[in-house]
Amino acid sequence: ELPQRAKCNNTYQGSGPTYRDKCRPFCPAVLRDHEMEEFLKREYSLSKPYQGVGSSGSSHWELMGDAMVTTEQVRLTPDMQSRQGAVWSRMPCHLKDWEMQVHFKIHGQGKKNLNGDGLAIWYTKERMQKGPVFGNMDNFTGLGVFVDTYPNEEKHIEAQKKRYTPRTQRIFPFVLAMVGNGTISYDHERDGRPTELGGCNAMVRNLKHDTFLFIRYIRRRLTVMIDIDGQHEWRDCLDIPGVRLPQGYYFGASAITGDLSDNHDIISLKLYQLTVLRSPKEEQEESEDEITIPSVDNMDLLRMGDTEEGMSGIAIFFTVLFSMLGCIFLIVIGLVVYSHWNESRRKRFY
Ligand SMILES: *[C@@H]1O[C@H](CO)[C@@H](O)[C@H](O)[C@H]1NC(C)=O
Ligand SMILES: *[C@@H]1O[C@H](CO)[C@@H](O)[C@H](O)[C@H]1NC(C)=O
Ligand SMILES: [Ca+2]
Repeated sequence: ELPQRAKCNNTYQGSGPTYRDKCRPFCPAVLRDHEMEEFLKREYSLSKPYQGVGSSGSSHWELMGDAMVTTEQVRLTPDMQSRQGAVWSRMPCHLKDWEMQVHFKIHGQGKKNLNGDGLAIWYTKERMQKGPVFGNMDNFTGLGVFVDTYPNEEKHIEAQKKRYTPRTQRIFPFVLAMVGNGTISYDHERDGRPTELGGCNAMVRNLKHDTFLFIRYIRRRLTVMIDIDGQHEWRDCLDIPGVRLPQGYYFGASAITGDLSDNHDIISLKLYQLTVLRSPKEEQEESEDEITIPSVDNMDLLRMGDTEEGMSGIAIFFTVLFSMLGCIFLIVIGLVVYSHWNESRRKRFY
């Protein structure tokens, strides 16, 4: 059963502070008393019984690679080595503000960290391309949200230790978002860190309860939340303003396995159109400032956060170094003072 989309009105029946907090961001934008079904855009959604998917050209969705449809799910990859599969919407989406709820499941025989590689949700210019980025092409144009289940970088533990403090080391699976403009490549060996917008860890594997990912794009603000604890509550993952995504891109989902594998299943993709009230001034500004290439405002600032974390490692190093030098200095002073004292004492006695 899907968690309800948080609403911002008095008729909301949920309970608990988390749900109410999650309601707050909706307030300025999504108003009134709509049922969520009214927002659901069936042409951009994929759900049971997946009628015609993978067999009929009239379906809104197309399968690729090793992806397979069963009655229960769209299996992007089975739990076998070296597979990749995807499902792509046939129609470009021209909605300005939207929200996607992804009901997914990642499970397999492998023990912890002996599984891989993960799945991705896409909103991109390109579609139906094979490649190394979770089964999609590199240098894609648009948004990718990845559920990365294998820590590639930790293989090089030494490199990891050099680069990151314990605080910045990651626990996998890790959810990460990236915006590509056609020339930026995803660094698989570093789990996409150089190009990430942000992310969060998410223990999503081999769970008995349902797991969900939520991607909202509203007024050029990208928000990702997860619901993976079986509590029907959205947990914040990332929230970034100034994300510029053109309209008319395609939604998709893909996954890949390598030496390590997992079943990567999509149970549903539900796309909701959001009704956002804009002032005529805002409308005009946005139409004058039309987006043609995806980009993120202040990407440098986001990156700087990354180097600051690197700096704190250096800071810790120097702190330790100087404390040690300080200790040695004090010991030397102590020895000098002690020997002087000893000498003067000897002088007094003899
Ligand atoms: C894509 O982004 C990179 C890095 O931000 C930038 O150097 C490059 O000029 C951008 N390419 C286009 C086509 O905008
Ligand atoms: C992706 O872009 C990078 C840098 O622009 C380039 O070196 C690389 O060959 C491209 N990869 C593909 C698969 O197009
Ligand atoms: Ca990885």
